[in-house]
Amino acid sequence: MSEPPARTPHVETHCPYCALQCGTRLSGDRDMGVTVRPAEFPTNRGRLCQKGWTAPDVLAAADRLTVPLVRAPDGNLTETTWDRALDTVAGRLRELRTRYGPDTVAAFGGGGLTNEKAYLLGKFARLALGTSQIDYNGRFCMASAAAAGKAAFGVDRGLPFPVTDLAAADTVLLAGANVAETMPPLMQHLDTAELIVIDPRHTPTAQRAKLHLQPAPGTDLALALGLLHITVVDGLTDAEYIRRRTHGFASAVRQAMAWWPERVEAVTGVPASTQRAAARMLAAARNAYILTGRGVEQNSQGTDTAAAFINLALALGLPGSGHGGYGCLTGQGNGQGGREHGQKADQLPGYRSLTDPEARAHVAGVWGVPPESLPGPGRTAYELLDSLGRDQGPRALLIFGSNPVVSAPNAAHVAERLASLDLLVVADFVPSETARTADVVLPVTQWAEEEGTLTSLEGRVLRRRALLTPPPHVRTDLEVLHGLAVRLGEPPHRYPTAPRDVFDELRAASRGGPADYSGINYRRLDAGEALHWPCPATEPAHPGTPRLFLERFTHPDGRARFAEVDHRGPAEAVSAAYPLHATTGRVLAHYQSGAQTRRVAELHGAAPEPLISVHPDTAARAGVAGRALARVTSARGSMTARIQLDPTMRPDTLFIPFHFPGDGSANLFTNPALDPRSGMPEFKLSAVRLEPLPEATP
Ligand SMILES: Nc1nc2c(c(=O)[nH]1)N[C@H]1C(S)=C(S)[C@@H](COP(=O)(O)OP(=O)(O)OC[C@H]3O[C@@H](n4cnc5c(=O)[nH]c(N)nc54)[C@H](O)[C@@H]3O)O[C@H]1N2
Ligand SMILES: Nc1nc2c(c(=O)[nH]1)N[C@H]1C(S)=C(S)[C@@H](COP(=O)(O)OP(=O)(O)OC[C@H]3O[C@@H](n4cnc5c(=O)[nH]c(N)nc54)[C@H](O)[C@@H]3O)O[C@H]1N2
Ligand code: SF4
Ligand SMILES: [Mo]
Repeated sequence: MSEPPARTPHVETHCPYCALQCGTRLSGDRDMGVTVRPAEFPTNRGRLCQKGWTAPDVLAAADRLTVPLVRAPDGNLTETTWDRALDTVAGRLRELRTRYGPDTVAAFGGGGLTNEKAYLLGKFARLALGTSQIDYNGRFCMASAAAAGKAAFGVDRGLPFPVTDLAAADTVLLAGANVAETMPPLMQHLDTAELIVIDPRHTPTAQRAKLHLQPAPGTDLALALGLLHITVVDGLTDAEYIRRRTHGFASAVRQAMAWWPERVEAVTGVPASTQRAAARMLAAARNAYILTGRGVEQNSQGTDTAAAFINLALALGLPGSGHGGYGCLTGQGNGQGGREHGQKADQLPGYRSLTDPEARAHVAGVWGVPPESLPGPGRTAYELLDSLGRDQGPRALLIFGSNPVVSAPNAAHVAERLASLDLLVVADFVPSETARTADVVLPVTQWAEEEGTLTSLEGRVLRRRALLTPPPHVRTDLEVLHGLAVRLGEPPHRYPTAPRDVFDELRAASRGGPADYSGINYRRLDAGEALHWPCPATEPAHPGTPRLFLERFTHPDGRARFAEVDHRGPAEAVSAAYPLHATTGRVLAHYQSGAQTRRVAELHGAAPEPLISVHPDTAARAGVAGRALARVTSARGSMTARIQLDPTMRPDTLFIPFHFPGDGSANLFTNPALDPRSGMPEFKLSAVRLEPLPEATP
């Protein structure tokens, strides 16, 4: 259907995994094998992490999906043709919609989808399905920082400056980010900076730090308020910047005044002297950055926590100053673009709001439909998953680019909700844990077999290029959406299958919005231009915006807003039954739910199973030995894994990676308590108990 990608012996493209989007050069073919080399690209400058080096292995995964599957009456997934698979899906979607209304069908997207896929999925949901029920896994990722950034600056672009600007920093505060394992090539940009790391664990990143603040999980908001307190009391603020470029300083300070260092120490465990040292290091720097990661954001007060770190950055006069700033380290490959083009529950392309009449009129105009035909906002990711199969909830779900059976909080409950659906459709290239439970599985292309664009953590739009032609019966996500839309009665031209055509439509839809892509096109990208949004269509051609906020913030009056926030504490406190904190996160060798990296022999060898990191004293008290199997139990459920003794852990805290399925899944215990402002679950804190497990029973 779409033009087949030209077969070339090598292409310049980008790693399929994280938002650093390391530049790579791919060569080879399916028979000889595909080889990857790092490119001299600004974010990675000739380096890759272990996942990037081994990414081509997934192209040849032994259990790669190559034929559509439908669940047969005997309960097994059996091979079928594309026509039968798509006819089945469209037929059942039509039936459900007619009987129960359009909101009974839902879609779930991902931050790994290209801009073109994210855009077309949002359009497909609103027009072909006519549903309000669409959201995506980015809700589990940086949604808190996005909400805080938008409120403070008027627009949310994770890093409002290029990654390479970090090389000029004297001091960088990394709050809840373990960059040495999650974006290793980024560390080279921090080589000359002194690092302050806030993390309950002594991570490889913390090992590089001049100052490591090791708070109890879920207490970062108190810590950030305390750092602002010290900054104000010690006269370290930039009064001129605050007066000229911001609003609301006085109310922010009023909240912070209640958080004197000794009170913060009592709540967080970070000594008052260390807090003072951190504030002084930041204030003394000529060029300082404050960067937040999932450690502070994946929390039921995640938006307020990100806002408190932004308050600190504003008080120090950093954002938009040209000598420092604030940024959120976006995680997924297209985590930035994935939140701009309309797969979010409340959003239209160009980072527009679904409730803004002007935005609705503009996008409806591009789509050729009346504005009133566009549905309103739907449920956020966890609320959507939780509502499946219930009264008023969707009865059918289409998933593109997520594996929620492993990655959603309270995952056993989510699996139950998925099982209660009348129809679950999963498009994937490997049989993920979620795909295995589906009624219909649609085999799609992988990164090295398709064209498209992604937007990296610094807001730069990049080209993904195909080295290989797809396997014979594999289709692109765009072709799948086209095939379904047509069967649902939509005009074929409304769902182009050539990525370039979708991008041209996306440009028009984004025109005039906060994330304006209208001046970007494949020709400019292929000519090697470095284009950061906003990049409006202008004459002469707009150069893009690598640095935002230098003149003004995006609010109508040009000023940034301090936020009024206070520490409420986590959703769940420890108790006699659940005396320990458990937090979750990543290890170097695996990516996300592990659907891709657990299929790579080298990565499996490096990290074959989940491990429970625990202080030796805590392990001894619980009666568990090093390398022994143990059980971690919260009010939601239990997981089991081997113990890894780590004397640098806080004695009150366990750490468990979430990359593994089955009994070893961290999300069996995680708390779906949601941040009221962003819908972010409390992945980073559960009250749990640790118990020994006899070797025979796992
Ligand atoms: N190897 C690898 N790299 C990845 C990914 C991956 O799955 N694997 N995923 C990509 C994606 S989508 C993302 S979002 C990024 C995430 O990148 P990061 O944010 O760096 O990753 P995490 O490991 O989730 O969390 C970072 C740190 O937060 C700490 N932490 C836990 N609880 C708290 C807390 O309460 N307060 C504070 N201050 N810290 C806490 C953890 O100990 C952990 O070291 O990584 C991207 N890169
Ligand atoms: N406990 C705990 N849970 C967490 C987190 C945590 O820190 N702790 N972090 C959260 C975060 S930050 C994130 S981002 C989520 C991520 O978690 P998931 O949403 O599960 O992300 P992935 O594992 O990347 O799943 C992507 C799936 O889609 C497939 N896929 C990849 N690219 C494409 C594509 O282009 N098209 C299609 N159709 N399929 C594709 C992959 O094979 C894989 O099966 O996990 C969240 N869950
Ligand atoms: S840091 Fe991210 S983009 Fe770079 S090679 Fe590793 S996973 Fe790929
Ligand atoms: Mo993420």
